[in-house]
Amino acid sequence: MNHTFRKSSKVFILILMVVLSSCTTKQEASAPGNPNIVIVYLDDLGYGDVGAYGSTVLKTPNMDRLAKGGVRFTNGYASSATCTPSRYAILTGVYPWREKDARILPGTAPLLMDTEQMTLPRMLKQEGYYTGIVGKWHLGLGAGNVDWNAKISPGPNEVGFDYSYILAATQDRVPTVYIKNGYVVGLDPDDPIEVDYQKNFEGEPTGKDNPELLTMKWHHGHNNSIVNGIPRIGFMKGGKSALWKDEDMADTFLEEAQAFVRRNRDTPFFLYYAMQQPHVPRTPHPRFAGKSGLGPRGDAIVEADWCLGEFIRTLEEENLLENTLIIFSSDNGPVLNDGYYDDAEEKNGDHTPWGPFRGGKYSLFEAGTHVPFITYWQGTIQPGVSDALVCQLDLFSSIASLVGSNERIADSQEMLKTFLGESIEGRESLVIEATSRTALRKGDWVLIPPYPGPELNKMVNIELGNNKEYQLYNLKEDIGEQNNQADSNPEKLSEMIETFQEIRGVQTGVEPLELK
Ligand code: NG6
Ligand code: CA
Repeated sequence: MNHTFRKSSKVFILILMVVLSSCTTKQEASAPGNPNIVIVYLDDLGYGDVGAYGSTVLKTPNMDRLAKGGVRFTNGYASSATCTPSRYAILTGVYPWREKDARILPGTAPLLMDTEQMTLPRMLKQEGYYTGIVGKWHLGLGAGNVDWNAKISPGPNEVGFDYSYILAATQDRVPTVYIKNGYVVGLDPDDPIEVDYQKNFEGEPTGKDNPELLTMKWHHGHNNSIVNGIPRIGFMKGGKSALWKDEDMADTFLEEAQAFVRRNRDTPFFLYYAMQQPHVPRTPHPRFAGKSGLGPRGDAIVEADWCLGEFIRTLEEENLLENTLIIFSSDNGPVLNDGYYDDAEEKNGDHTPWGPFRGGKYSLFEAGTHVPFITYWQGTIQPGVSDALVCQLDLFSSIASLVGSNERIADSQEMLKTFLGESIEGRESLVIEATSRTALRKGDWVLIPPYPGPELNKMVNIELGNNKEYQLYNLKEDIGEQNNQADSNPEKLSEMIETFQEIRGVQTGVEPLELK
């Protein structure tokens, strides 16, 4: 990686943020004090995976409880169709396509954010909050060549989190250990951890060469080091006593999240509870096995829903539910086969994880980024359904407004009233990203610029949104994006292209992502 370029692009983002933050529009906020703030963020949960969003096959009573008692957004977006960029955006309020390294990161990637950069936890910390992350990080750690046996820094604790208990990248990537405040949990210094994404360590088995050792088979990718019988992405050696047990991960993160709440019940706190479900490898605890009838993917969602219920119960027990704003969403849309044979496709039956939308994870079509999005604050938010166009990107400025902070990020629109259900005003437009490509949502319309590349990713069986021609869809009458109106509605097409170019700063989507 070209370090100089990375640095200069970061400096550029910082300058851009300062310059642009003076010209943001403001929605007058009603600011009812300093509640606790919890973001419950799922990994690859689709719009149609949630009962309140139309799932009949999969039962999600606790997600539904939030939806029924809060604002259920029908036009809520992750900023990206993959994990790292969405997480970058939710924590910084910056469009991920401004940062060229905001793409799916290996477990050895350096920290993506600048340690000076304004972030959601840093802003809340300035306002007196105690801030924590429990769960999936996937935003890089260290400054290159991390020594996993010493303090791992910079990481979440250097960008505004007082407390962190994380998995570094993804459940399918090494290192397969928990990291607490920069230190690998349970590490035996006599059995140091080594990680490499290029080459294996001598004598270590791999998914590719040792299929006899596998309890879960790989379908594509995922054929490097084997941990707990599961082949992973990347090579790893050592750290035996620190290796996580995949089936216990949900319980581990839940207990951490609950303990965080109990420890901090007397201070305003911010908790980013980033569950790993239903990302691959899907390893629900055995007590959830078979509960969904959909195989491990469905069972993992049932497990996540149970975790959410237990977590809410803890807030209730601590008498905090009326003083806590809960935001529930997902980092990107759903995928069935994401690299392992785990019956997700075979047992899916009539279930529609993508809801009424086309595409899925990795896609510029709606299902890539159009996700469940709920705000819940018992006693303060009046229950309802909102069709306002909102994005996770907007949480930064909106939460800043809630807690009385003057910090604003230009890309992050202040829409506190909308998030509290007091206004139906949404964004005018939003640029979404999927594997380094971008598209525009504006009003009821979607513009997908021409992109080369396959229309279908055959491995994951998802339509990516690539096409040689412009695509223009009207979601109001065509929610499944079947009727391309680019030819029949040239006026709308040019209006959309103009807006896209204005925001994106490039002529078409195929031009280089780096802003000059
Ligand atoms: C892909 C992985 C996929 C998943 C994804 C990240 C392969 C073939 N596929 O590269 O399994 O790990 O990265 O998902 O390796 S995300 O939700 O964290 O963005
Ligand atoms: Ca994800």
